[in-house]
Amino acid sequence: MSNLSPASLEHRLTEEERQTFNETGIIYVRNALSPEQVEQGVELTERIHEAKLAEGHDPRKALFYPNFIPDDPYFAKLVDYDKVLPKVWGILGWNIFLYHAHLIVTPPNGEAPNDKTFHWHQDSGRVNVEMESHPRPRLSLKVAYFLSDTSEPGCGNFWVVPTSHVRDTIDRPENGIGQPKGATPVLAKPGDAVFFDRRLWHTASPNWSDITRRVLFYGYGYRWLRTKDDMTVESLWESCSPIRRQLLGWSVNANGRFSPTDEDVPLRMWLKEHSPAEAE
Ligand SMILES: O=C(O)CCC(=O)C(=O)O
Repeated sequence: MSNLSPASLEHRLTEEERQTFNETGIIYVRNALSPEQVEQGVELTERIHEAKLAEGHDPRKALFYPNFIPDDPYFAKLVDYDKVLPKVWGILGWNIFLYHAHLIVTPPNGEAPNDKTFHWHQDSGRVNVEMESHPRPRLSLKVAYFLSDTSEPGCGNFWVVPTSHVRDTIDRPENGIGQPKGATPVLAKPGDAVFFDRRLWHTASPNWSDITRRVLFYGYGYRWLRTKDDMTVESLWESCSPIRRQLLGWSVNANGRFSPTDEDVPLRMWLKEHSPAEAE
């Protein structure tokens, strides 16, 4: 039930990270997870993947599995992970919650590498069509925890176009071959956490290696956003700390998402005590 430790403040966003994130839309936090955490994450994602295969999921296809937080306390612990959360609030502020979480297991697809254009997108679907502003508003970010080695291209890497978060469109090759200008694979080792702005043009890619790729995605956004998957996490509220409960969507009432009282946002109360400049 305990809240964050003040020691977590050593992981606050640095000015260099802030600048990099603002300019490029992405930052890397190397070794955010210990080898033991990675091992446990691999075991859990393996178990989920196997259960889905038993239900008939195609072994060559990537498994997109949302709403995984209630599946194991390991996943809930990462919601307010002390090496990561301070950087999330450093970017978005304190009126935040986990609006979406999904894990992806990408097995080797057994095909020869090719140069087909990947499925480039910004996050949030209709938000990108229906909000009339340019550049589009940030609103949310995702933290991707890599559990497998994608430090070489071709391993089902996450791909991005750095600096594209302030662009409303990107030019995809017209013949469906090749990637947009500036596209690059994210090279991450097991345990690395990669933060990306929801507006950053990004995509999954095929896994031509012989290693199954595993990544956990945690999406944080403002409390007035709706969840983007079922997020059936209410049963966790009673047993978790006030800050984790905030991040898992608890609120005194609906208005508390727009005009929060102190009770709505224990994260802000904690910051008032431990890092007042960030509680504004
Ligand atoms: O699996 C990937 O690398 C891409 C994930 C993705 O596109 C997303 O989280 O929006």
